[in-house]
Amino acid sequence: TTVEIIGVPADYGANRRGVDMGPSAIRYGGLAAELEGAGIDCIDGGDLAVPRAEERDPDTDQPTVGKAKFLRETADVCGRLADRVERTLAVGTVPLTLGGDHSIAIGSLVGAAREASIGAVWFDAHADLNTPETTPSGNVHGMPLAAALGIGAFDGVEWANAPGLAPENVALVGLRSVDDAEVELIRERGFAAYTMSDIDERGITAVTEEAMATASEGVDGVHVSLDLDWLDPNEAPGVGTPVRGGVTYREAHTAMEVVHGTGTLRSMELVEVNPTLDQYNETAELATELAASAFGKRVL
Ligand code: DIR
Ligand code: MN
Ligand code: MN
Ligand code: MN
Repeated sequence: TTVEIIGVPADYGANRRGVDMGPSAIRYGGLAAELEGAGIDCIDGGDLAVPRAEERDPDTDQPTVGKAKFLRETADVCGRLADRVERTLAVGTVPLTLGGDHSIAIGSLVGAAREASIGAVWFDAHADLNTPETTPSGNVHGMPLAAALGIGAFDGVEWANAPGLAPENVALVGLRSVDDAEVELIRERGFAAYTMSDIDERGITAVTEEAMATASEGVDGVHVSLDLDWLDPNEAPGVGTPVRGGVTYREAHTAMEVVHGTGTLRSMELVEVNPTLDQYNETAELATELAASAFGKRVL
């Protein structure tokens, strides 16, 4: 396997500034070496050019779609990311996108699902199923999954909709902070959704196996989206929206080993790393280790 690293230093989608430093923090945390240690050939494709948010108008209230900050900038970055991801896959290389906040997943999903049918597994404390109509924050990092599925104001929006991603191939793992409208949507549409209680009761292995099976059923491959706030803040303090009661270090590695074991991983992203909230880059380092496990690193 050859992996291409694509950095996206964007933080349009979140309130806490600092996730734009994620790509350098994760590289500095030893990503290439970790992957090479896993026997993976690694190409660093550099960073996408991302204009600084300070130079832009968040334009919070979009007259036609409701509340969504920096939607224009997000569309621009995600459009270019989608092209990059699509090209990377076209030459037989696995894209590993480094955020940036989770809004960039719109670009990863669109690019991954242009010339293929895909599933998606969302490892996250949050559901990321808000829309500009339902969002309590206006932050697009709480909306990427809804965007890719064309829900609400995202219905038919070309830059946001992932053509080859079907809702029955989506699974969410590790939920513990879900907004009311998201709860309703999950119930209504019957998304495969696993809360922390499900992980407590059934164990991380069974839950991840089931999520991957759901996502990979009848499609070309699976996109894994790893929001570092999936982990407990004790393990991953360097994230913008920490929520107590997340998965442990061991559970996270076990889940990524299950991902690798299925042989269905087709693209991946690591998002929401905010090194300004870390003591010594520990969240970025953790992200590199988890990526290595997902790509097959073993102790023996
Ligand atoms: C919240 C937070 N549901 C929102 N979302 C986050 O703003 O829509 N996603 N932090 O990762
Ligand atoms: Mn931020
Ligand atoms: Mn997220
Ligand atoms: Mn999250």
